Amino acid sequence: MKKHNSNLFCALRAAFDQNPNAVAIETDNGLAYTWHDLERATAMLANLLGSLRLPAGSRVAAQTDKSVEALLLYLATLRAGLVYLPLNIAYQQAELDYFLRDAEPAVVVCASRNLPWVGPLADKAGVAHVFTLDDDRTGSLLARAAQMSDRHEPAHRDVDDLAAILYTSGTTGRSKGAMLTHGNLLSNARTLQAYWDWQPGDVLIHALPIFHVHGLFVASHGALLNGSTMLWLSKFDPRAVLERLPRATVFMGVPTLYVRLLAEPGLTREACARMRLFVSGSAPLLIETFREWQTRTGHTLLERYGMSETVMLASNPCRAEDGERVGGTVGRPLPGVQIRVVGDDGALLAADEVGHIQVRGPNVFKGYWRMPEKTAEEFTADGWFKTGDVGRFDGRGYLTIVGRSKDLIISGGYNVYPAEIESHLNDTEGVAESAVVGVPHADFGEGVIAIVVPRPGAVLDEAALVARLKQQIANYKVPKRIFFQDELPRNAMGKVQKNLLRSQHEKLFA
Ligand code: MCA
Ligand code: AMP
Repeated sequence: MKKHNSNLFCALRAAFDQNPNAVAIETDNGLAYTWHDLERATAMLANLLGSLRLPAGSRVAAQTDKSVEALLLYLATLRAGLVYLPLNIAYQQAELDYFLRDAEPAVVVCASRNLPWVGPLADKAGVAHVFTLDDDRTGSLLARAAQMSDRHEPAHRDVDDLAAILYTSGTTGRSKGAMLTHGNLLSNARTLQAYWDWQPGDVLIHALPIFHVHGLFVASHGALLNGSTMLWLSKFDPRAVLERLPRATVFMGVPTLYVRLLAEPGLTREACARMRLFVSGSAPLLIETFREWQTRTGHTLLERYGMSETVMLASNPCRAEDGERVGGTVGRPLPGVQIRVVGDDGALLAADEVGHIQVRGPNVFKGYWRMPEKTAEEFTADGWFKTGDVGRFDGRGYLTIVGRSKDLIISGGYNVYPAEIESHLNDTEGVAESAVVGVPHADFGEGVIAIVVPRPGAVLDEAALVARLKQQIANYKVPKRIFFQDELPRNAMGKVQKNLLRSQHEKLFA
């Protein structure tokens, strides 16, 4: 008997044959891709990857602008049985250097404007194949793929085989690559398809970046698995979203997207009349945004909670019979996912008690790439993953996230780890020490700021420090403001009291 192929691509592809000549993806520059186009293009790209004769488990790293072809590269990587490693286009040289040396990809695909610096980094990291891909369908990747056959048998993969590695920054030290398997991604995609009640004829507005879980997995997998057309935006633009609402039924965004849409007078009940579902996640949604959305559009936002290590964990209900959507909560554990809230001693807490959120399920990742000790630290002896989030269940089983035990800032849906920014600041001449915190920000939810203590006699300039950081780290991580102080507030243990710094600056971007 033929063994079942658990390659995630096979499940996503099931819809390709149903209606091959219908539009699968329509872009904001007027292109339409049919399901048959997706089938052919992923076959050609997979054949190109296959022609490189790479060992099983080889990584394909991609740092490109958002484009349909970048999504096709992801799908082709799965199809070829290789491991996809998406990288934010905002990452600068030092960041990329680390990822390439740590992940040792066999293939790197970059924007051609970045080739002059990505090429040498890839060489140094021993990468055998470097291709370019631009958002106007040019670059060596597509040129080479065009010479390949458009037929390809998907590689055989088991549920436990790696599909992707997603880097999440570490609270201290090095960034960690979360290893996600075909089984992790497919089980979660199927769960969401059922729980969010995907319907025949659903149309998704895809407005998120595709180098993180929300845009790459939750949004794209949802539409592909359901055979739903995607109205594809290369970049989030509230007006472009509004224009497409009358033709769409599903939208997914981080809270900043909802805040920006609410600033548009054109966002009305009429504009949203055809919509079925608005999903929010990746960062806390303010109750004000939740309520204003209800008043303005007549729709109740569905807030859900997830992580790179676990994909989606909890969600407010979609169907009325599953319950109501409660603002300020992330809903209940998804079917098949277990969530518990425990105290510092690991004991299970009762409803309404605040503690550490731990999770278990088929969606939970395999571990951190080449970091067995770190992986072991993040799991309990009985196999639960410690999320680093702090929360409580209410009597109805709805989870509220009240904070994080990890020192993490979420700005516009992007994670910023203070330790990383502090280490760059501390390495700057004239800086004695620094503290990076997040303060409330009307647009980004949290805004990154830094408090810097200059060395005696040193004269530091905010603009110069910002300019230096912009060369070292992704733009969204760079503090929006830097303040200078003679010393940092510390407690009796000598630990910097970040809560005091946060309250000192809490009105800055309110
Ligand atoms: C851009 N900038 C930012 C951010 N984005 N600064 C802080 N935080 C940000 N998120 C900077 C730009 O570099 C620029 O800096 C300045 O802000 C103005 O840019 P603007 O045009 O406003 O930005 P934008 O290009 O419109 O981007 C804003 C955005 C974008 C659309 C909200 O950040 C975005 O797409 N966020 C979504 C992130 C996401 O998909 N997260 C999901 C992760 P300068 O002026 O200095 O040049 S997945 C996840 O978290 C888990 C698993 C989950 O649960 O989903
Ligand atoms: P990432 O490392 O990018 O996977 O980000 C995961 C983190 O985002 C989680 O551990 C949470 O802290 C946060 N997060 C995701 N969704 C939500 C949400 N709906 N509300 C609050 N925090 C969230």
